[in-house]
Amino acid sequence: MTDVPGPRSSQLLVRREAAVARAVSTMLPVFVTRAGGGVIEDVDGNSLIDFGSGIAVVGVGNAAAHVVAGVQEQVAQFTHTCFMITPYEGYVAVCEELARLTPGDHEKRSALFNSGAEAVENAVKVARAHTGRQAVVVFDHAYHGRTNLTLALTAKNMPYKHTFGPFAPEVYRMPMAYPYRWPTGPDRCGPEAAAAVISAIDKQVGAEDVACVLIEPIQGEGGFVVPGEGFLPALAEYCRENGIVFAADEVQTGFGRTGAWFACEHEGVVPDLVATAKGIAGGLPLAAVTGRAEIMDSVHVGGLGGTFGGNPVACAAALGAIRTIEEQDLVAAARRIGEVMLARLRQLQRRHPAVGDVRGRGAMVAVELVEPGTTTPDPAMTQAVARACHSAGLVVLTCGTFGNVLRFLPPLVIPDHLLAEGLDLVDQAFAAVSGRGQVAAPV
Ligand code: PLZ
Repeated sequence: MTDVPGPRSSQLLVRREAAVARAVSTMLPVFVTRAGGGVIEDVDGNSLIDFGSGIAVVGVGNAAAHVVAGVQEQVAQFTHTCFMITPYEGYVAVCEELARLTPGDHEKRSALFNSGAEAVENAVKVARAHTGRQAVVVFDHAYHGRTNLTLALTAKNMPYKHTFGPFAPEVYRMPMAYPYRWPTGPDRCGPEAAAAVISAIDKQVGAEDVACVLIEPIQGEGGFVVPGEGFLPALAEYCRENGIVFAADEVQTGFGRTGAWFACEHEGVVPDLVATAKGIAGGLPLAAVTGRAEIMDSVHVGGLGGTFGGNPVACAAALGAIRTIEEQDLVAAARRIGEVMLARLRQLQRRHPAVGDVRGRGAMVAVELVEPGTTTPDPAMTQAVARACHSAGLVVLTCGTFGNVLRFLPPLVIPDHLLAEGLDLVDQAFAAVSGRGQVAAPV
């Protein structure tokens, strides 16, 4: 290992600073030459273990064989025609797969887009068109994207919303069932939070004015918050009773990441609309809204679309990624990765009182760092541990409203020995950072 970043990356960083807007931040400034199978290689010849998957995108790896083959074949046939002008089979095939794989066996329709934010924004458009209502209910700690409407839906000001207002109206934020921080404890969190949300909707918004309740079935950027048990089913039920569209943002959780095809399945919830992106296409930009046929088809002809949405190369990649997930049973792999990570991180928690909570499902796992004996967030320690991991050659990401969550998102294809090695590096990073905090013994 050279220093991270090494000399060649440092040179590229100088060029980057002169050409790329500084607002687009970089967590770990090593410039990549190749990646796959849980390893990222940089221009200085370093190999890093990848516990980030490009923010939960490359579950199948960064260059999965079926993705590469599909893309190469398609890119040589044609790169684009625009599905709205002259269609092609790949788009239809992806929509068929989405109908097959997303929760529920009802009749479904899909529309394809380019990014998670665009999918979420279109889900809101569909819900409004279908219900003839305007209000959108979202939650504390939610992240839904960086476009103007999705910024209104996103909870956290810094860095996402700061200076970018005004934001779209008719967005109502409700408490989230966050078990670790629920005042009466994790066991009561789900039902109590659901009751609080339902009462607030009834009193402050009016159920008959709500177009959709939009929620991440496990919150991503907000801190890998697995909602208290019963919260999602109670919300889905309330939506059903009141003609409200229940929309799941599965952008981060979808495509096997949590040990199920979609995270709603863990509690048997069938959403009316599902927004997907990230893991859908093995690293190519593609996103989708999939939903009940009668809801999706309530939008007028021509009401949804976009130049690049469902690009044929991205669709070929998606078909390759889905095939990879099925052939290699990566949904089961995610569950195994989760068991290994949770066991190791719970051991870590016993040694480090700063680890307040260990949580997650499948290959979407996190630790929340606090001042020992309290639930006061410790973002400084979180940054220090992340930095120590980076210097040791492990890509880890942070998240959370309070910036105190270290999250682990290895590719679902990561081999066991790399997973174990990565977790050893996490262990060592914690040891180094806690050691640094102690007063040196006098000689
Ligand atoms: N919904 C649940 O996690 C993207 C954002 C990274 P896009 N999360 C990573 C950053 O800092 O911009 C995300 C998500 C959920 C929507 C989105 C938005 O997806 O593809 O980034 O637009």
